[in-house]
Formats: sequence, structure tokens, C-alpha cells
Amino acid sequence: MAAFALQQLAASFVTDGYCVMEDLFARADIDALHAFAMSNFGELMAHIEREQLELGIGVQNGFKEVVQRHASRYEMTHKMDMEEFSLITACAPLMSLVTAILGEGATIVNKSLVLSQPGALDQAWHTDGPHLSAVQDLPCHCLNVFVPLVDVEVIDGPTEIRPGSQYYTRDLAKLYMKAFLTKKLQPIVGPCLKRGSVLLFDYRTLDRGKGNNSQRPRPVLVFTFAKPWFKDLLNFPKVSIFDSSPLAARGAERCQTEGAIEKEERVVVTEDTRVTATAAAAEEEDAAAEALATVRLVQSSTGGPD
Ligand SMILES: O=C(O)CCC(=O)C(=O)O
Repeated sequence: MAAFALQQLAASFVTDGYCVMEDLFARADIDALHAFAMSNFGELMAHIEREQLELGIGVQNGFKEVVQRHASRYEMTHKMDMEEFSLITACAPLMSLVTAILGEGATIVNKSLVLSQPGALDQAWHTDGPHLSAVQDLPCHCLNVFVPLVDVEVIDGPTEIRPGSQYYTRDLAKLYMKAFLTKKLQPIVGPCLKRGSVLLFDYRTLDRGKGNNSQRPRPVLVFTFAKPWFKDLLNFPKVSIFDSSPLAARGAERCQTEGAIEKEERVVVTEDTRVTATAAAAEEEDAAAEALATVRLVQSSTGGPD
């Protein structure tokens, strides 16, 4: 990829909090990863069924290898370290863009498969992590690379982004409302990516997966990159389904972490956000308010109320 095109993509990422790289991977390669990832998911589910393990909703009811984030929405780490997936990090233009955004030495802090099954509902708007400063806008420290494993149409429920919202989530109620009132809010985008294309977005950008109204799963590989000093809180339990007694171990882990806030439960709705959300809703029908009222503050180990 030409240096100029790369710089343009990096610049649009800084402005909009996201960008798309089209046709980065051969479709046949993505199809192979699709088959592999779905087979890994099937294998895991078969094991859970065979061992009569319960996979409930939320981190506390999940396992190291898979968590059901919401009904029919899974995130799986199982076998994501397999050689097959190194295709993603071997992609020079992608890695150049990640470096252009995060700087030299960026590391991978998570690799997973997000799987939205038919019938999955719209996710709540959320950020994937907090700002590192409450008073100033710092450069991006962590970003997601989403690699859809199927061609995504509207009916499959693409990932939606509120462009530029990484600048509002530092002080959401105030900055989002200000942008709304000064008509600076950019319309929501939901890129329908063909397989082979990827979506990159800043951890602090408001995003959500739309509901899956199709008859087929929507699997997406997620690679999370961060500046070398950043440690993301694991959003997976320590208990493995391959432990000798996973349910007992899960009970013990729950006792140890009692009081910890779950990723799914980190929805902070203050009276202020409720009021501003209602005001925004009255004026704008695209659920601007929903973004305020449902923001999950997913905290990282670098700070925050966890
Ligand atoms: O399903 C998607 O496209 C988005 C998933 C997501 O944002 C999440 O699980 O935090």
C-alpha cells in the first residue's frame, strides 16, 4: 500500500475513530479461516454439552475459552493462538496502519472470535475501554481490528460506529450533548464489509453490533492491538472448560472476585445522562439518546472503578 494512502487512512482514523481497509485478504483465505473458526466453535460447544457444563450469559457464567456476552452473542478465545490466524498479523499493510496509529512496538492484547447467531438483538452502544485522561484528548492507545468471515449485509447486523465519538466519550454526557446541540454529531455508519475487508476502530469509539436478522451466523475475528505499556483487563474468566472440575472452579473464582463488575454490567446511566438522553431523543430520531443511555464503561486495568 502506498505510503500516502496509508497516511490518509491513519488520518481518517484519528478524525473519525475508525477506518476501513478494503480487499486486504484473499476470499479463499478468509473462507479457510471461517471454516476453521466455526469448527473450533462447534468443538467447544460439543465439549460443553458432553460435559454438561453451563454456559450462561456474562463473564461470571462463562469460561476462559468462551463467554456468551448476550443471548446468541458469543466471544471465543479457544484456539485463537493457532498458526492459521497468523495470516492476519502477517498482513503488511494492516500492520503498517496499526503502527502508523499506535506507534512502534504495538502489541496484541486480545484475539477472539465474535459470533452473533441468528436472532441476536442489537447490542447496547458502548466503548470497549476508557480514556486514559479525564481532562485531555490523548492519541489512541488501543484499537480493534474486526475481520468479518462472511460478506456482511444489513440483515446480518453489521458493526455500527458513531464516527468521531472517541472525542466525546472522555466526558460523555457533556461532550456528546455539546456535539449534538452544535450539530457536529456525525451520522452512524454500519459498513457492510465483504469478506477480505477489515474495520479498525479506536477502543474509545462508541460502537455496537446490530441484531442478526438473517438465518446464518455472523462470525468476526477480533484482534486488539495496544501501545506496548497498555494492559487490557481480561474480559474472560480464568476457569477453563478443560479444568478437571470447571463448575466447582467457577464457583471458587466467583467467591474470590465477588463485587467485581462484569463487562456486561458496566452500564453507567446517571441521572444526567438520562436527562440529556431524553432531550436528545426528543429532537433526533436516530436514537442519539440511546448512545448516551446505554454506554458501557468497560474499564481497563490501567484505572477506573474496577
Ligand atoms: O458484534 C459486533 O460487531 C460488535 C461486537 C462488540 O462490539 C462487542 O462485543 O463488544
